Amino acid sequence: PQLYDKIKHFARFPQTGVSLKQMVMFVKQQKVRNPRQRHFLRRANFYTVSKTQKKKELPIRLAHRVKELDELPRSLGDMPSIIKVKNWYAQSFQELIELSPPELSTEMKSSFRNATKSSHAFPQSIPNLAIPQVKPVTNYHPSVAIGHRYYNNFENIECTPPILAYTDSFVKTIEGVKRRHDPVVTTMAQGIMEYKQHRKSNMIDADVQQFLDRFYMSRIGIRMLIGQHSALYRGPFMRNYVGVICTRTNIKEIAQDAIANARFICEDHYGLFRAPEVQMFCPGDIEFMYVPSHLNHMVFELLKNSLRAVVERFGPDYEDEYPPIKLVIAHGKEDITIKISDEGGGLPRSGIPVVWTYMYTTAQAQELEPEFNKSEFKAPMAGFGYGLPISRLYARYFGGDLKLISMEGYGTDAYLHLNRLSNSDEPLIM
Ligand code: W6P
Repeated sequence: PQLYDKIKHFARFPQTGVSLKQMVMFVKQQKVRNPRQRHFLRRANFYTVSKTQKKKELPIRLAHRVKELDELPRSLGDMPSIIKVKNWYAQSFQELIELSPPELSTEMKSSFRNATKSSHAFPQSIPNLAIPQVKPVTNYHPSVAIGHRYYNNFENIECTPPILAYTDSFVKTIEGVKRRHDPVVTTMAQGIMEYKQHRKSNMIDADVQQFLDRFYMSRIGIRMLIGQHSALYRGPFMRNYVGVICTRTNIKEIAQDAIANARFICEDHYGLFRAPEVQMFCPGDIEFMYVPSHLNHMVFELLKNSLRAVVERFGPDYEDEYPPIKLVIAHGKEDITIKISDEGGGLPRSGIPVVWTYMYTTAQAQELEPEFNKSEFKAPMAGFGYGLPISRLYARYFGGDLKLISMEGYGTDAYLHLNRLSNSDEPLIM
């Protein structure tokens, strides 16, 4: 009751998107050579709060999700699994708003302010500390900025027990939230199955589709923010990494990795000696800013689908005759595109939209099985589960897209477009 009032209150604030570029900008701006200094600055930036955006982003986003789950038509919203998911969001929301920032004395506050302005406030133990003017981050994600706008990770400030306790418990809390929400996709899928079983439907599938696209997109964003905060807080601080973002993601290496994994899974699943070959065509080493885990996830998913199509078209007894899958990487000014072409017989044109839906999937039950019955884990080879629609959301999250073009009777081309500039805003409303 009281909690739901708070949720309603937070849900009235608009969600604020942040681009990949924004997420790394403030680290890149400063050319700091001393690694120790860089380390401090990175963290300092991270704790900076925009002056204009004082509301906290994570609770706002969670509140929006609770509200939306609550406003679903009863036929869907009353399903036990959907209610379970809604309760997770409500609980996470509560945990976040119950974290109160430490009391700061006036001296503490002013000492923090001075610390950002002059080098005098910094301990001599940090060598050659020429403090650049660290500007408050505008447009940066406010949830990341934990309620006060002081640079609190410099040595003299970091050691203040109440601050440390607070930043620590904040990180622990959001990490707990992330873990709690791990099973959201499978639980929502279960909810959809429950809905399909006893639907007295007043909801059309297109609405369910739209709702889930928005819901999962929001989930990607929330998890990105949490992952980013956690990685920046805990380290390790790796070369070319800002949190989970790699500023020099090597697409060729990631593709090679995904190829090896997908082929292994395919061999395991079909009991093959050799999965179909995957030939890669990549002009040199392309490096760009991206989240390697997202990229890996998408390429792996597409490859699994292609491998499956090829093996199922030719059968497991024709291992030596499988036509190879071709993976072409192209880079232009705007986009980096990965095309994955298989000769797996393709799909009828009418079947393409179905690939993107959460409602029609046939493989769903099998795919969910491993989650429920971990002892009998079978590699998740079977498509079309949620793999493709969710991969498309990952692509769109940073301004890219995923498209399929199929020649029925021959094969399928998947185009994964990735935005090179990455300055598109986080899509929160689709
Ligand atoms: C197919 C179906 C499909 C979906 C996604 C990617 C590749 C392929 N190949 O036959």
